[in-house]
Amino acid sequence: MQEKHYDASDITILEGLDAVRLRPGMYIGSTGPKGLHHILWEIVDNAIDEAANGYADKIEVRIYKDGSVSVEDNGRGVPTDIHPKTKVSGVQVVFTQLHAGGKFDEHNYSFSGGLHGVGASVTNALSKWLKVRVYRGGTTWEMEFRSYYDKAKKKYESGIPTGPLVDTKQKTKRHGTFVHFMPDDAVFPSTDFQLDTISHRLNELAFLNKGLSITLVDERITKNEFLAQGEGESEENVQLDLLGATEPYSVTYRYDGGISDFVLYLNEGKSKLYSTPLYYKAEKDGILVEFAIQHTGEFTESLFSFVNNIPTPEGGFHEMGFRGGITRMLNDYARENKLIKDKDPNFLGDDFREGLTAVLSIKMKNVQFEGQTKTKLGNPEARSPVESCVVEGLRSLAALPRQKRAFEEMIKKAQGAARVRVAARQAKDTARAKNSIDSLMLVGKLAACSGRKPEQNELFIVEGDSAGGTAKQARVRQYQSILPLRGKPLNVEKKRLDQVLANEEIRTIISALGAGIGNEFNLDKINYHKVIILSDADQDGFHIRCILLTFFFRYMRPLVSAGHVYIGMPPLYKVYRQNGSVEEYAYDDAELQEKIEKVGRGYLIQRYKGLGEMSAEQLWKTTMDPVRRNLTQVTVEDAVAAENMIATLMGDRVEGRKEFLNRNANFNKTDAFMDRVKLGKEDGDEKA
Ligand code: 1YM
Repeated sequence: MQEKHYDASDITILEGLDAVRLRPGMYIGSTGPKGLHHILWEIVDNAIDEAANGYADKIEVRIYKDGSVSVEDNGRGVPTDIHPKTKVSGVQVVFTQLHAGGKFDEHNYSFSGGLHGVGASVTNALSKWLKVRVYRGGTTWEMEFRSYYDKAKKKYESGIPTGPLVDTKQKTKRHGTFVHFMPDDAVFPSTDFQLDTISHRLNELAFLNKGLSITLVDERITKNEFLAQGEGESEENVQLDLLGATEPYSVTYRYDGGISDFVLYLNEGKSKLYSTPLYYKAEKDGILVEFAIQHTGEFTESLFSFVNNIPTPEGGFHEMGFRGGITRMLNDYARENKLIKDKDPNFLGDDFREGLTAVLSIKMKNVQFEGQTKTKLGNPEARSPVESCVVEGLRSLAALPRQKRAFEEMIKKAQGAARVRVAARQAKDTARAKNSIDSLMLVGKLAACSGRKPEQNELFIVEGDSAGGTAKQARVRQYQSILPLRGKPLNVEKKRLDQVLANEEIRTIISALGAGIGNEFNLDKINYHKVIILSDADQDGFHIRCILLTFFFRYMRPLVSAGHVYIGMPPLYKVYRQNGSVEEYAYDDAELQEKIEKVGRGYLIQRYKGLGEMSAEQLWKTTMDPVRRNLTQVTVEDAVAAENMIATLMGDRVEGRKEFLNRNANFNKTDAFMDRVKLGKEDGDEKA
């Protein structure tokens, strides 16, 4: 039996296109709308490449009524000569061999097909028919391919030439390639090409390829029909013309400004800090880098990046390099021009990118796409060349006198952004601190009452752990909570909210009250209708009381104005008889005289220096028992006066404060502090 000799490349060709039929998803991602358009982009890519290499400046894409689509360029035309290895024409190789993007010419410098890269043969394999016409060498060449079900072989035959490439002998001065194909409805559930999708992408490609004219014609609709669509229901507003009624819809995209025009287009209708986008193009380490930027008065950043004309919305190493380059160059520029003070820190990248609209387009070989949608550049080697190009490009632009203003505006904008950033940071920290308050654990600190009715509940804020312990023994646990304060709480005067919140004692109080702080304080949420400050009758105790009142006044003012804050008044003296038959308490010196007379001869006096000297029973009787205690309600009558007083007490005026404290060291109900912040008796809490 005679053995048939198979050329190795023939085998690849045949197996190749069959494989594409068998698993289209492997080659074009899916057979949905994305995959359908993908087979068009494969052809468009070849035309774009020809333009990018400088051989073509016009491309036309046409959608036909029958659902087929064609792409035409005015380039050199796909090679028509016989490929020495495969012994078939260049056209046949391009449309039947997978990955035939390899090109005949080794010196060809093409970057396209990074993502797609599977080439025109995939389009052929997934089309019912595909026709190629090549204008080259003064004549017109034609070749056609078909896909069909072979009943005998019981399989699909894909992209089979109906004959060899033929010279039609039609003389022409034209040069270029025309490819017309019909997507196979046996492969694609829908073969409906979307005008929106196609026009959007062609417009993008026109921006990315400066000066290239791309025309899109949709023979499925007329000009007037298109206009009517755009205007919605009413056709009256549409400028219908006679030709428009019959002529197919068509549009031509061409941008002589390239990606600078792209940036202008993106910034349409926005205020701009400088009128012309900054543009630069360079090559470094085999990577072609091109960018255009323009700052607007807005606050968001919009960076549109591309690798080999393919959008990379997920970013990647090229974007890192781009951002890094901008930050580095502009910080250096700002320092060199003394726009940052020597002692001040650098701007952050974010500061420079506020209101920035940018288009970054790079071209490189061996592209690796990663990410959720495979639109993130995964080549780390792209980063540094992009960064150098950006630094170098911005440097050369900044050296131009006419660009001076643009750079000044950029720095000004960054200064504004930095200011806002610092303020926002503070606000954020505050919010974070507030959140942590909610989740703060008070285990071991707060002896919480068991009752759940805020209007009955009382919170005693007690100076010192020892007095706190006594109060815990003395309390009625159903409605009295005890919060011992370890040291002095933070002096909140002149502190920013975030610093105030950093103080643990303060946070504990906020958390116990459960109603938030500052602007977000919600009186409806308070856990206690009586907040009672219980501090020693000495200078320290007085100071602590002042600090707490300042805090409530500044950060929980409604709590004070609604009368929920009280000063607990422990007695200063006990007047008693040695035998224990009589026991009286005096809360100030005047009362002391009264009590001495009441007890009569043989009285003894004990002066309490602190809450800690009292037993639980005594503390209960004198200070905590609602029937017998002497509470003073704090209300803010004159906020201005109170604030002045607090400022004197807590602020910078050390002299005033010292004097004040000395005068009031032996504090009692009538001290100056109480005169300024109006104090009234607690309702229904008359001392027995
Ligand atoms: C409407 C689609 O495919 N144009 C096109 C493709 C090629 C060339 C010119 C071309 C390339 C080269 C030399 C080269 C292609 N050629 C090949 C291959 N438009 C469209 N226009 N001469 C012509 O790259 O060296 C693949 S695409 F492989 F045959 F060279």
